[in-house]
Amino acid sequence: MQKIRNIAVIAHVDHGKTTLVDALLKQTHVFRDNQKEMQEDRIMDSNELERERGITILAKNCAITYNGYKINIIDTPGHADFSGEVERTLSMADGALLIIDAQEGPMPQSRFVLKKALELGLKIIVVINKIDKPFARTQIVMNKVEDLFLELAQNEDQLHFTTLFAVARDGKVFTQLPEDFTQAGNVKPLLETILEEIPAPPVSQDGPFKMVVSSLDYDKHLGRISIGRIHSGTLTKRDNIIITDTPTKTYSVERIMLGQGLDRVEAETAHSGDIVAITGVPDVTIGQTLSDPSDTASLHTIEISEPTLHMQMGSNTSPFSAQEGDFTTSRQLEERLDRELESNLSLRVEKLDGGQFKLSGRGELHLSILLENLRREGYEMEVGKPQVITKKIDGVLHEPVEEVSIIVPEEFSGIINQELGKRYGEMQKMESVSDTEVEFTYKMASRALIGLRSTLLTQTKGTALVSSQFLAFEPMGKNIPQLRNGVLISSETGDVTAYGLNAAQQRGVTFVKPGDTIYEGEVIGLNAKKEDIEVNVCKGKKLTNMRTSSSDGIIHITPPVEMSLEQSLEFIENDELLEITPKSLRIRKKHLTAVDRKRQRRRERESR
Ligand SMILES: Nc1nc2c(ncn2[C@@H]2O[C@H](COP(=O)(O)OP(=O)(O)OP(=O)(O)O)[C@@H](O)[C@H]2O)c(=O)[nH]1
Ligand SMILES: [Mg+2]
Repeated sequence: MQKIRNIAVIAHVDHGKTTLVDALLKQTHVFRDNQKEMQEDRIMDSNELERERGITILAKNCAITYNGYKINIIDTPGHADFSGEVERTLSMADGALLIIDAQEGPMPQSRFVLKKALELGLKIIVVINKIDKPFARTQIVMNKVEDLFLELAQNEDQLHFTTLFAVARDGKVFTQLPEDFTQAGNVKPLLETILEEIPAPPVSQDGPFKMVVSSLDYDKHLGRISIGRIHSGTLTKRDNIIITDTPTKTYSVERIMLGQGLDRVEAETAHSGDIVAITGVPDVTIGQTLSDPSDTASLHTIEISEPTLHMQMGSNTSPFSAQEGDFTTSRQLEERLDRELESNLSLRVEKLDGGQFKLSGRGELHLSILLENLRREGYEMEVGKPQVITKKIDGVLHEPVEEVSIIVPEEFSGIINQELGKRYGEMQKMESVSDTEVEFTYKMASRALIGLRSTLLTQTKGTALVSSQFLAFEPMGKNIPQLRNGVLISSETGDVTAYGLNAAQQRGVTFVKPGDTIYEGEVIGLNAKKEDIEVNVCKGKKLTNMRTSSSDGIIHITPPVEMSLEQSLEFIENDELLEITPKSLRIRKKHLTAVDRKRQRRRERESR
């Protein structure tokens, strides 16, 4: 039996987890020297959206060997919206590398992941990364990390941890803070520390086979693949096993696979402590226990924090529905959402009347990544404004409150105060993190956070680093006035003309260009004033390209403002919907005609 270490890599977003895993993979010769991965960055971020956005979305495993030990590594996402992935996979590990940025120090998500890891009793190794940054303040950051442990440790033992220093991007880890970080180095000090300090998995070879399923994968030929760490016993191919929740049905283990680099290799048997991928149990879901039939006891299940945000989703009801997508019915959406629920543990889906669904998740990014995946797979849908989840505690309405950290160049401090003030944020702390940057810590209602990130990015020329972490449910705070201006609504269905658009651009910024086909009730721009207005951007001559300037005089058209899916979700108000198809994102009024909108407003007035 092989000697094994199982570790998770945890941190706040962007502190360098995936980059450190690159170095571990490359330096333990997982790839041949001429293999393309040797030249790649963030190798574990293998899916399309991860590569596009430069963030990890799904936790993933790989395995390396060093000095006769097999080290299973779980790379986890750092963004708070994906913290369900951390919760889901930490139970496979016996230790964790907590990566901390040498300049930013511990951030909201550092606290969250450390808390989870300590609660599970994982042995922690701290890696202060990016010590090469010009404004690294390693000593201060180390003190802050100590404070964090003092706050979160469950026992005395957990206060003793080793700290290493790294330039993950250059594949170097040091046991002491080096005077000169450009000196030669490699990841050996980290590997040695892992072998010394991370305990071997608790092995009970004698007991019956038991394993909690932490991950699911799917293969066209092999079917559903269950991934987890064997808790006790030995598993051999063709063994009969059960899911403890349904003990009367037995399954025969078809394949057993163990990690090797980024791949899986087949094995005849696997032992307690191994992280395995097995096939033959098509009905299992994450969190369930697989077991030898002789013992039907379940192991602890995986605890996932509650969702904080929900939105309504339905099949696309716009006049342009079913023109661009392959899957457009609510039945097809339902099947797809059911599939998603199997692995997306922090997602909740509730079926409502009229083919509508209520999706609940951990934040805007969590839900928008799901929508982006659906549209890329060919689905069409419409969604409403994201709303925070409130709940009654002792008869009083409570809402989620978050800690928000914002790092910006000093010159934008005023903007931060102003924007957060509008949203009733309470400033907790303000601290400089370099000669030129300040970190603000605010406590505020999650409700007030919707749209904040994109607003700040625009106002700070893309420099603001915003992160947030759920704190608690607190009694409902003050109402926040609508921050957005009114919109420009198309009064016609037809093709946008340069003439019509030019007139609309006197009113505000527009989202469409000449030649686009739009429908009545579509939102085609943002008004410079507070109220909504109807505009006709289809009027005037239908100009052909050739004649544009000669016959009508030169019309200057400002290019359309294009919003991403996340920006569009943040943009829409309660009486609007976002139409999502594989090719288009259109914002529309729920009620498409002016008459219907008027009626709706009257109904609302009367009901008040
Ligand atoms: N200066 C410097 N930059 C680094 C270092 N290590 C990583 N980076 C950069 O930091 C950025 C984030 O790195 P990732 O490895 O994707 O961070 P992560 O923690 O995996 O991020 P998430 O998975 O999205 O939470 C990348 O641009 C890296 O190139 C380092 O040692 N020094
Ligand atoms: Mg990552």
